[in-house]
Amino acid sequence: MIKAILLKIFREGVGGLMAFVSYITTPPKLKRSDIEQKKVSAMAKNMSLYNYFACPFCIKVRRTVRRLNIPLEIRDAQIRGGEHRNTLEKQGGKIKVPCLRIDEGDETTWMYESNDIIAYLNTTFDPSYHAKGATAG
Ligand SMILES: N[C@@H](CCC(=O)N[C@@H](CS)C(=O)NCC(=O)O)C(=O)O
Repeated sequence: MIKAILLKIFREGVGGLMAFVSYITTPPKLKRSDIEQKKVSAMAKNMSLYNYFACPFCIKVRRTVRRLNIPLEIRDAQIRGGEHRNTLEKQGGKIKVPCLRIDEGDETTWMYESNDIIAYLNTTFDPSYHAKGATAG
C-alpha cells in the first residue's frame, strides 16, 4: 500500500517535472494563413485529446498539438469517476491515455498509442511533414 503510494508520488513528480520542462521548451507554433488556420480550427472542433497532465506519452502528444497549432480540446481523464474518464472507458473501450477522439458524422474513432496519434496529426495538419522525411515530433 505504502509502496504503491510512494510510487505514485514519484511518477507524478517526474511527470510534473517533464511537463514543466516541456512547457519551458515549447516548440514554436506552425504559422498558417488566416484561411488555412480557420480550416484547421474547423477540423479540430471534431477532435479531442483524452490525457493525464503528467503522463510522458501525453506530454509528447501535447507538444505536437502545440507545435502544429491545433486548437483541439484537451480533456483530463485522470479524475476517478469524472465525466471524461467514464466516457473514455465506456465509449473508447479502455482507460489508457493519450487517446485522440475523432468525431466524423455518426462515427467516432478512438485512437490510442501516442506514436499513432502523432503520426496522424503530422500527416493531417503539417503539409511539409513528408518533405521533412517524417522525423518531426
Ligand atoms: N504505448 C502507450 C503507452 C500509454 C500508457 O502507458 N499510458 C498510461 C499513462 S502514462 C496509462 O494510460 N495507464 C492506464 C491507467 O493509468 O489507468 C502510448 O505510447 O500511448
